[in-house]
Amino acid sequence: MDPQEIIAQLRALTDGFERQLSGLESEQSIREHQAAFLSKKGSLAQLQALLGKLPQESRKEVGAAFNEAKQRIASQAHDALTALAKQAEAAYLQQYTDLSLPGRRPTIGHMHPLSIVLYDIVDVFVSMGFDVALGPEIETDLYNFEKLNFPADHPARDMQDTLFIEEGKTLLRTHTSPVQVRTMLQRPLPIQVVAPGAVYRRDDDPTHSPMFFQVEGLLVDKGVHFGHLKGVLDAFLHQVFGADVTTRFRPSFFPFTEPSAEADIQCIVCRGKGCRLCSQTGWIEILGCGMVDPNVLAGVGIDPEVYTGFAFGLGVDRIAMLRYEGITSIKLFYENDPRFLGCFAR
Ligand code: FA5
Repeated sequence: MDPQEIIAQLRALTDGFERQLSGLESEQSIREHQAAFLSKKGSLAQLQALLGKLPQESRKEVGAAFNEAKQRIASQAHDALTALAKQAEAAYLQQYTDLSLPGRRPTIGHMHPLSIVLYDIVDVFVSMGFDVALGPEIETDLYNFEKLNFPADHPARDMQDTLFIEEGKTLLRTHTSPVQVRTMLQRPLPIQVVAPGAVYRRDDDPTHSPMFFQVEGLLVDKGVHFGHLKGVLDAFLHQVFGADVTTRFRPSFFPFTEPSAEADIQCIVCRGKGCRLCSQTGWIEILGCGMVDPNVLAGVGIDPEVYTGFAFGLGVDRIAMLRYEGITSIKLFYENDPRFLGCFAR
């Protein structure tokens, strides 16, 4: 047989395959059509049987023509099957997709309510000229207690109240006041800082958490007196709780301030009449404060005859519970339930 005749027949076969393929509409019929041409007993194989009868010199050319024909048929069948699958998918989407439905919004993260309140508090003090200072959460007994004038037998030094890492040496800071000491040792005078951060105590009930947040304040300069302390804290309390809130300062005691006080606001729920929130007292304690004790100043090398200062410390969680009324347990802030935290997105 003439090799050119075989090549012409091959071409006629592949053209025929292509023509018939365009009329097929199911996966099965396409696969059967492909098999009719390419399987062991298919049209191509029958023609290929003639290859052995050809003279040696023309086998290469005809063999290459067979390979090309097989590839063409396989790729056309593949393209037809792909097109069919796409058609089926489009029909499915058209049937089951309702483009008029509202889209699903992606969940976007937001600040934790305690962070919101903490940033707001710090912002008020920054607007009054305070700088931000930070200190470590793992503290030494020296800065947490000793340099703050705590007597050796003070109850806060007890294992019952403090989470020690190495008793008498390192601990999880129980308040942000050690940042006062660190700042006075590190920064030049005058000093005017607020120190926000986490603190730790052996405390656990609906209004007390083992870890909570405080913001410390410290101002040291020549001529600082209690009137400055009252003015700054009064302005702060009015900024946070509203211009019409009534404030009061009550004598108190802290080892590192003298005189010491606690600042209260009149109860925001009962307006002083007495209710459950204020334990029937009409007042809510917000922070501790006082004039830096001369012993503390002298302990960090500041002459208390020349410089005086005031300090204060407030609980962020307490303020957050007051600001977002209806939070009955401090634990809600730490459980990280997205349904609770989602209420504070802004
Ligand atoms: C102190 O920690 C002093 N360092 C504050 C201070 C600083 C006084 C500078 C004078 C000068 P106190 O132990 O009262 O003070 O704690 C301050 C605030 O922390 C409290 O008013 C309360 O709001 C909050 N607080 C105390 N314990 C807890 C707790 N376990 N969970 C949540 N908040 C707490």
